[in-house]
Amino acid sequence: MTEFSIREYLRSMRLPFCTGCGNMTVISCFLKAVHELGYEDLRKFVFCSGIGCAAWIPSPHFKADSIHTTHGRSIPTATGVKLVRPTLNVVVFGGDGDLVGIGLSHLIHATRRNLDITVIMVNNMIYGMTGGQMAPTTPFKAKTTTTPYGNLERPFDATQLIVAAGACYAARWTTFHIDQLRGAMKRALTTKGFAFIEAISQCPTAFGRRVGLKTPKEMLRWFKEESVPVQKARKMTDGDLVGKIVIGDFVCRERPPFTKTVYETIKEAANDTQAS
Ligand SMILES: Cc1ncc(C[n+]2csc(CCOP(=O)(O)OP(=O)(O)O)c2C)c(N)n1
Ligand code: SF4
Repeated sequence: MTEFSIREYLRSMRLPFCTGCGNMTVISCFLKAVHELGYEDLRKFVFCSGIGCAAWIPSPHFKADSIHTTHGRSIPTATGVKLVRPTLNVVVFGGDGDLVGIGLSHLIHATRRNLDITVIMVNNMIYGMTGGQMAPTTPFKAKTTTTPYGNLERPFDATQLIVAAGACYAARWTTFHIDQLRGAMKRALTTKGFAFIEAISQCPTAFGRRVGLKTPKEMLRWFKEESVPVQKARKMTDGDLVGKIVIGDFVCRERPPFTKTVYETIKEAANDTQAS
């Protein structure tokens, strides 16, 4: 096994992210996870992403086949890819707006079907690329460009939603917890079924500076200080959990993967046709 070098997995082009953006951390955690799983390159992977800053993580920067689709439609595209090439690792990267805003129903249904893909949602709690509009994940009372008096809505708990929809693996970590995030990515990539990771990440440009966290470092300190392990959180009240970031593996279970069911059914139908 060669020593890890991120350059082996990235095309030599400038990444489009602002200085201090958490997307850089997500990239390095993911590529290191891939390397630790024994992949010297990304030939066994296909990446799908929609629109938004996080959608630029794989495409066109990873040395791999990737599909950059329209806003919110990465999961339907990934569904098609996985069904025709079931032996490949299909990985979706997207922002919270892309995956639990415009693309929410696709995410829920892919989870319910147990489509055997990995979805990595970079939750920066805002629409970053379009200038900082409120997202379905924006904290209550947070000031954004579209909520100058503070957000009046409660945010989604995306990981809990995905657990309830039937995921085989679901975890939430932050870009402060790099070793844990990398470990979760390895578990997700080896899950035989739907795997979801919510990576809470800093967007200093469109979110941090508007909520009084002036630097990426302040945002990371916030992630560190407000995080609560999921096992501990289960014993806390809703009141105690206000403003907290619940982290850890939420679920890890086995269910028949969708492609297995589909291909077994195709075989069964073919046998029926031959017999008749
Ligand atoms: C159909 C459609 N609606 C709206 C947009 C504008 N738009 C582009 S990216 C985006 C949201 C990006 O937020 P998120 O997915 O959270 O990603 P981030 O940029 O924060 O990483 C929006 C609303 C679009 N491109 N297409
Ligand atoms: S706007 Fe935010 S999410 Fe987008 S690249 Fe800049 S820091 Fe990252």
